[in-house]
Amino acid sequence: EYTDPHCNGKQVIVHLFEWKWTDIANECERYLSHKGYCGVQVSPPNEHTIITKEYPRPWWERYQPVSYILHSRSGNEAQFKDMVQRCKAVGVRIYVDSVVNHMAGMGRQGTGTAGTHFDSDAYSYPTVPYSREHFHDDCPVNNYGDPNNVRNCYLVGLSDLDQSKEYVRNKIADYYNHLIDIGVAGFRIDASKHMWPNDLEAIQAKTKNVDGGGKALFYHEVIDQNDGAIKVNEYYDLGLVTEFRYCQKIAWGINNFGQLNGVVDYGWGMSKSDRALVFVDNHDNQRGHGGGGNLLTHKNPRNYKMAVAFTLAYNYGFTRVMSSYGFQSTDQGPPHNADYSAKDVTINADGSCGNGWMCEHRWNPIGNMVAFRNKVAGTDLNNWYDQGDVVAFGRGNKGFFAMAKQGHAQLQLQSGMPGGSYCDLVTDCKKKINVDGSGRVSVNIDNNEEPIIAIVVDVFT
Ligand code: LM2
Ligand code: CA
Repeated sequence: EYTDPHCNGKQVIVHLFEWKWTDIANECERYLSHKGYCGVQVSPPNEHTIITKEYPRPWWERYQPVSYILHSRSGNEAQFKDMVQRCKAVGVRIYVDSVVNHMAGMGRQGTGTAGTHFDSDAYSYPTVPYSREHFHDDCPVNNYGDPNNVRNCYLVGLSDLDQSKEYVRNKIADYYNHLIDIGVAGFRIDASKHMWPNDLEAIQAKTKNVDGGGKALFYHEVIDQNDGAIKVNEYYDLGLVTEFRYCQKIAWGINNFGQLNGVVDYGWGMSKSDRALVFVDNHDNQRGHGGGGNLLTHKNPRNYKMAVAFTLAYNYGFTRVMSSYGFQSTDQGPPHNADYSAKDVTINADGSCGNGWMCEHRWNPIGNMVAFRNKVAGTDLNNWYDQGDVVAFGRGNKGFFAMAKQGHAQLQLQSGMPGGSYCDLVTDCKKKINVDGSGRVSVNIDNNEEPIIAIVVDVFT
């Protein structure tokens, strides 16, 4: 329950951070469906604040809800529905980033993106409606050793909802059910760490089955870096949990080749594999928010490609790929027009994106590795090789992956693959890879190429 993404066994979702609904619908049809992506995590679709004070229209204004009307910087309800339906028609599901721990920050008032007037100091959210009795008393989250403080106080001054109240549970469940009726397949729960598992359980129990049957996917944002009282395993019964320690560990492993063997470190308390939502970076920590840390992002493309490709090839967790826009300031919202509406995502002749969108999910070593992960799902890791510049391993008798950090490798490695002349997935078969009758793979990686190769059964030249 709560762990099924409802996408026919596919294994990878992509966060199209701050994309408009119209662009996501197009991307499902023109790219994601063809590459085997299971679905898309979309930015919060509900009405949110319009921040102009500290910074003009920062990305984080969407983490201050004003109501559950589906009208955000990404579009309105009609556009949202159209996206859900068009994506679903091509086998791609939508997962909603849901912000239900809190409403807007204290001291903020005005009009939200759907035109609702609100006043956080008066606890006035007339469109839901929420009022004073639906919120905890105002105190700052400032003691991560104390679950009561973490869950009942105000995270960075955000007006904290009291999910122990039946009324609040119903309002949140109504929001989820509205989205399920439209056809979404699951939810990211923002700031789950700041809510009680029992309250979340009560809310999730009120949700309808998705069409086709079964509960929606829920994945909980719990930033557990062994630095506080709250642990990811408190949330195992509620769905998947974000595994932020993996972000630290994969960056370290790519920076220190020779150590990738230990990338999943249960000694660190990392989540069990069938509950872990795994990613190299997310929209928060790529810009120093939400835990931050020493991470790999699109700003370091070569190492980033290796980190994501490795993650997709490896056998840990359910994977999410990040898709970003370029930024200088950590507050900066998406590429925008003069009126601050988000710019269209344009596609260049070479398949990359224009208008400031990074589209890491389209980079060949990332987008083409989705098919690898789908193909090898459920197989064990084998034939691990890790020497000097090169890391390689197989997945059952279904796939083989190799990367060379300095960009040169010429060697024969044992695999479990049947013999044949295979297509290199990373280069869309521009490179051919030979496996002999005893399963030995000829690995050839040159400095002027992507530092990664991957082959799967049945994809021959
Ligand atoms: C999260 N985890 O549980 C995210 O990791 C975190 O990045 C989110 O904060 C947070 N939940 C709330 O959804 C982001 C952003 C903050 C931003 C909040 C609210 O990282 O910087 O805070 O969204 O928009 C902003 C201001 C902050 C201010 C707050 C309230 O940056 O200075 O606090 O609004 O007005 C006084
Ligand atoms: Ca809370």
